[in-house]
Amino acid sequence: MPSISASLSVSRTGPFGDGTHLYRPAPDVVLQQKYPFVLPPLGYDTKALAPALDAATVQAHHLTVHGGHVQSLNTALATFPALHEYSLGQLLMGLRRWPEAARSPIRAHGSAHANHALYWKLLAPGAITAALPDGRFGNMIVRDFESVDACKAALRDAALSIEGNGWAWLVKTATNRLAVRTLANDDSPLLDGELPVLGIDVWEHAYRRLYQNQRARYVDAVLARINWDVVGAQVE
Ligand code: MN3
Repeated sequence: MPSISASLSVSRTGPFGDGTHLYRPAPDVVLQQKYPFVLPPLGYDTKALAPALDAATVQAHHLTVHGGHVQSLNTALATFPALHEYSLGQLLMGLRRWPEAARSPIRAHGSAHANHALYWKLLAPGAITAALPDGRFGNMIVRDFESVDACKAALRDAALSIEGNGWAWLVKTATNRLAVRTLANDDSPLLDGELPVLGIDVWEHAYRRLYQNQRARYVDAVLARINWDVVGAQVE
């Protein structure tokens, strides 16, 4: 098993850095958190995503599900002080370098913490502005999907194809392309060395209260609610 100090090489092999950084530091500050991890506030009222998502769903998903993962991650890593100097992004990107007993909780709860933090940030509270990607991100969308609508359709198809619990993802690959992925459970794209750009949680806790088994209605509502400025900022 590689020593913890060997993990320093992670920062030189990550696909997103300039040789000294694992990933671009802004804007996803949660990826920079170190132990003990904290649940970020939503930044908006639990009612602010209605009617796409109801307040009870948002509150339970944020405080109970997301908060539970933060707590479980802290509990699991309490006995690994050597890992406390690493950020969440580093812990996920370097999973195979950590002590075996730490990998499973990092993979499950660390991924879930990163995923949900991005999910809450991507959703636009209040009135929906029709802002669509422009600038560099818009150019990447056109290059890799031809249009925003095609990108959204690919994400929709991916979200509906998932059997059981998982997420549909727009990622930036190690070769700097945008691509759609489906990942089971709460696995972060960072585990595969890809940067999370947009994630749609299709666990039933994300939508069942409001949509029952109609996942497509939930996915459409979420896609209509996406703040594309925040999405684009992930790749800048
Ligand atoms: Mn969830």
